[in-house]
Amino acid sequence: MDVAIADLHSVTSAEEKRSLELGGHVGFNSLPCQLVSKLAARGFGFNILCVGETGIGKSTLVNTLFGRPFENEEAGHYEDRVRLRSQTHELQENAVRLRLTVVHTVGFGDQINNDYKPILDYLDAQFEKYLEEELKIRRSLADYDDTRIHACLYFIAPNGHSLKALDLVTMKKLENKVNIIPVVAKADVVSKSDLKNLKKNIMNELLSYGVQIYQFPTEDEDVAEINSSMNSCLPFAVVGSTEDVKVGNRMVKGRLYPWGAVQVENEDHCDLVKLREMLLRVNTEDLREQTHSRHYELYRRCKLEEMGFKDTGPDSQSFSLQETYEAKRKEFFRELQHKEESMRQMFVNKVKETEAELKEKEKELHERFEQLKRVHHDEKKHLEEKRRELEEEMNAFNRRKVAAETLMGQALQGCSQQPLKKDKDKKNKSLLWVSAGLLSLCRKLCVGLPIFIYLFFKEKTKKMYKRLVIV
Ligand SMILES: Nc1nc2c(ncn2[C@@H]2O[C@H](COP(=O)(O)OP(=O)(O)OP(=O)(O)O)[C@@H](O)[C@H]2O)c(=O)[nH]1
Ligand SMILES: [Mg+2]
Repeated sequence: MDVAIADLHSVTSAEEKRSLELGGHVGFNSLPCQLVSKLAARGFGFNILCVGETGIGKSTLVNTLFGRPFENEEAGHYEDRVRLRSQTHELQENAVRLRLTVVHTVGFGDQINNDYKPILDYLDAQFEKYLEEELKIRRSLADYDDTRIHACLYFIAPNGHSLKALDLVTMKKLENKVNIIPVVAKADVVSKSDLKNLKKNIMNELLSYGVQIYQFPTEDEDVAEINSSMNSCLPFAVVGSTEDVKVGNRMVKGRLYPWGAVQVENEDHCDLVKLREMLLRVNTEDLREQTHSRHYELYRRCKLEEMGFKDTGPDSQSFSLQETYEAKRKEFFRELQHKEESMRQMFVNKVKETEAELKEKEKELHERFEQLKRVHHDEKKHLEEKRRELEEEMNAFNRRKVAAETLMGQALQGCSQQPLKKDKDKKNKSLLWVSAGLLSLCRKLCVGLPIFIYLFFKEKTKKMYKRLVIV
C-alpha cells in the first residue's frame, strides 16, 4: 500500500500541472472578495515616519494629506538629542478602517553629530518587536499591532542648491531600513525655476552617492504608467496648509500671500496631490509589502545569522532548525568551558600576583619596624646619658651650694667679732662672699639670665674689692 502511494506521488510530481476546464460554477472565484471583506473587517495599519528639521513643515503636511488636524506639539531647538514622537489615530473612510501611526523626529538637524542614530534605533526596535512576535511559540501575527514603518517622508529644505550633508548621510543610513520618499518642503518659498533646478540637483546627488529611495513599482500594468511618470517627479515639492482661503468664489486649502494664494491641491502650484495619490491611493499596499519583504527580511536575515542560524551547512546541504540549534548549543558549551577555564586561570594568576605583592609589603613593613626599633633604642640610650650627666651636674651643684653656704656662715660669724669702726668694710666683705656664691649658683643654673647677673655682680664686686684694698 505504502509503495503504491509512493509511486503515485512520484508520478504526479513528475507530471506537468494540467489546466482543467470546470464543468460549472464552483464558487472559488469569490476568494478575492472573501479576502477583501476579511481584511476590511480587520482594518489596515499604515505607519509613516516624517524626518526633517525642526519647523520644516512636517506636521502641517501630514495634516494636509489627511485633511484633518492631528495633535501638534511644536518642538524647540534646544533638545539635547534627537527623539521620535509617535501618534496613532483610528481613521475610517467608508467601510475601511485605517490605524494610522505618524512618527515625527524631534530636534533633527539641531545636533552636531549622529542625528540619524535614534532614527535607525527606532526602526530596528520595531523590526525586533515583530521578530520576537514571529519567533514566539504562541504567536498572533494576525492581531499583531505592526509598528514597522512603511513610508519615510524625508523633508528637504527648499533653500540651498541641493541636499545638505546631513540629508545625504541620513538617507544613506536609512535606505535599507525603510522606503524613503523625498519631499521638498515649503515649496512655495522658491520660484518655479529654482525649484526645478533644486529637484534636478537632488536627484543627481542621490544618484551619484548611490542612495536608494523608494521607486513606485512599475511591474503591475494597471499602475505602471502613472507610477513611472511619478518616479520622474521625485522629489515631490509640497506645500502644506489646513487653512481655507477664498480663490474666486471657491474656498480651497491654501496659503494666502499679499500677491495671491498658493493652493495646496492645485497641481500647478505643488505636488501635494501627487504625493497623496502615490502614498495613500496607489501604492499603500506596495509600501507595506516592501517593508515586510525587503527591509524586514533583511533585518531578520542579519539577526538570525548573527545568532548563528543558517539555511545550509558547509557542504551546501540544507540545515534544519534542530541541527542548527544543536550545533549552536554545542558551540555555546564549548565557548562556556573555554571561558570558564580561562577565567579560572586568570583567577589563579591574580591570586599569585596578590600573594607576592602582599609578601613584598610585609617584608617592607618588617624592615621599617626594625629600623624604627633601632632609632628608638639609640634615642633611649642618648636620653639616658643626658639624664646621668644632668644628675651629676645637679649633685656637683648641690655640693658647691653647701660649700658656699658654709663659707657664707663662717664669714658672717667672723664679721660679728670685729670692732665697730671696721663694720662697714666687714659688711662689704660678706657681700663679696655672697655675690661670689650667688654668681657661681647662677652660672650653674642657666645660661642667659646668669650672664646678666654675673656681669652685674662682677661690677659690684670689683668696686667693693677696690675699696677693700684701699682700706
Ligand atoms: N511657507 C510655508 N510655510 C509652511 C509650510 N508648511 C508649514 N509651514 C509653516 O511652518 C511652520 C512650522 O510648521 P510645522 O508643521 O509645525 O513644522 P514641523 O516640522 O512639524 O515642526 P516641529 O514639529 O516643531 O519640528 C508653521 O508656521 C507653518 O505654518 C509650507 O508648505 N509653506
Ligand atoms: Mg511638528
